Amino acid sequence: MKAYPIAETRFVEGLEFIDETHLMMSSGSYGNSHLDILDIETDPMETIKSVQISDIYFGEGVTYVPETGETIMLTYRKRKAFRFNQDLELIEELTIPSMIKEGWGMTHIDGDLLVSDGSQMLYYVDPETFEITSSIAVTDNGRPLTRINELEHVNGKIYANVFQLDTLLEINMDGTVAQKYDLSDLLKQEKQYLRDHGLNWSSYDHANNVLNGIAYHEWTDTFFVTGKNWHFIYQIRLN
Ligand SMILES: [Ca+2]
Repeated sequence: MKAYPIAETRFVEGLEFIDETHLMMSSGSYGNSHLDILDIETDPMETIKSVQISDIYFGEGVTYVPETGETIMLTYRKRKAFRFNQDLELIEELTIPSMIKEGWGMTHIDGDLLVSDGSQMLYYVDPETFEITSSIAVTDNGRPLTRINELEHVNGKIYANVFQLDTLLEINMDGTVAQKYDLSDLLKQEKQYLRDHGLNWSSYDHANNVLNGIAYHEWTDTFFVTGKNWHFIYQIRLN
C-alpha cells in the first residue's frame, strides 16, 4: 500500500481515473464543491485543473465517459447533474429522474451510467437523455444492503463503499454481494497522521469524515481510495 498526500483536502464524493496519471475527484459541501483533476505523479498530488460548482449545489459522484470524453457529476438534493466537456466546461444541466431519491455515487458501464442514491438501489441511466433504463438492488445474503455510496465498475464487478462503514463491497452485476473488504486500517492511518502533526481528530466530524472514493487504476491493477476531508489517497491491492 502507498499513501499519496493531497495538497488540499476535499469533502470527497467521487474518484475515477481518466488516464494512467490523472485522477478526477469530485467533492461536496455547499459553497465548497469542486471538480478537480489531480496528477498522481507529483508529491503531494497536484491539482492541475479545478472547477468550483455553484454555491447552491452540493457536489456528489462523478464519472468520465471515455466514449464521449465527457464528465458527468451529480449533486445531492437539487435533482441536478452537470455535463462537462473535456476542458471541464459546463455544457449541459441534467435533471435527475424522480425515482432516484438523491444523488450519491456514480460510475459508468459500457456507455451507461450507474447511479446510487443512498438506498439499496443502483440505477442504470442513459448518459444522453439521463433517463433510467434499468435498476438493480444490492443484497447481502438475501437481505437489502442500503447506503451504497461511491461506485466503481471494474471487469464485470461493481465496487462500492457503504456510507459510514469502513467496508468496500465487491458486487456482482445481479446485485448480490460477492466479497467485503475491511478498510478500517486507512482511517487509523489518517488518525495517526493527525496525531503526529498535532492535529486533533476529535475536532473532526466523525459521522462525515468517512471512507468515500474508489478509483480503479487498471495499469497497476490497484485501487485508489480515500475519505471525506482525508489527507491521503491510498493505493491498495484487493486480495
Ligand atoms: Ca469511482
